Amino acid sequence: MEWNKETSALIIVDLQNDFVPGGALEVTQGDQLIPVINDLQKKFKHVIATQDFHPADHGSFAANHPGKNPGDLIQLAGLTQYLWPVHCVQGSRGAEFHPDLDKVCWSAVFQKGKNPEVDSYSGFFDNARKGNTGLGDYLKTKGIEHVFVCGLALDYCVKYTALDAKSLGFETVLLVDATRAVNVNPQDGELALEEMKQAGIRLKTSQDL
Ligand code: VGL
Ligand code: ZN
Repeated sequence: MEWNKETSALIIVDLQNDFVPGGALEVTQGDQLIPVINDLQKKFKHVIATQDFHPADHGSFAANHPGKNPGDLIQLAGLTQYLWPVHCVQGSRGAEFHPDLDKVCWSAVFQKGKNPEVDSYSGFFDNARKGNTGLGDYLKTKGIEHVFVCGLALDYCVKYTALDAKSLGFETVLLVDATRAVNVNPQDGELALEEMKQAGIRLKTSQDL
């Protein structure tokens, strides 16, 4: 594949302790991405990470809604919200990046999910598309045209980050071997791939780079 290092960025989505096996919102085989993504990073000049970073009173936590359990649906910020176990709380070990993930070459980290009133799957905007992390402007300022997305979880934060990247005009590639799905429903990962393809996001593997 022909690609320009100067105008390309790798976005590593939410590779945090709570999303790997043993974490509060574990993704099956999530830890298997670490060596894949450490290798990938070597191919990029611009590497950016996103971090799910919730206050303890976040509205996406079932525990903050009396009588509700993870998996229940509520209304939050005018949107249907799937309720999660408490995860990625600011200052907790679960919110920290996986210890084996190489971080030395990162250009920037964008935190999201800090507003308790709304969830935020994408690294660009909250789910109501009101709050903006600044990631889009950051990439444009750096002259980035091509965005490569990897990390956790395919059917939530990876999908919405890739869709927003595409909608902002970046040529967007999803790295299929460098992501895993939560699969609340068994087909969710497959459906996410299909939705991204329909949106014009290209699906590639790290071997293609
Ligand atoms: C995520 C659910 C809740 C993710 C974050 O990183 O995919 N999923 N918060
Ligand atoms: Zn979250």
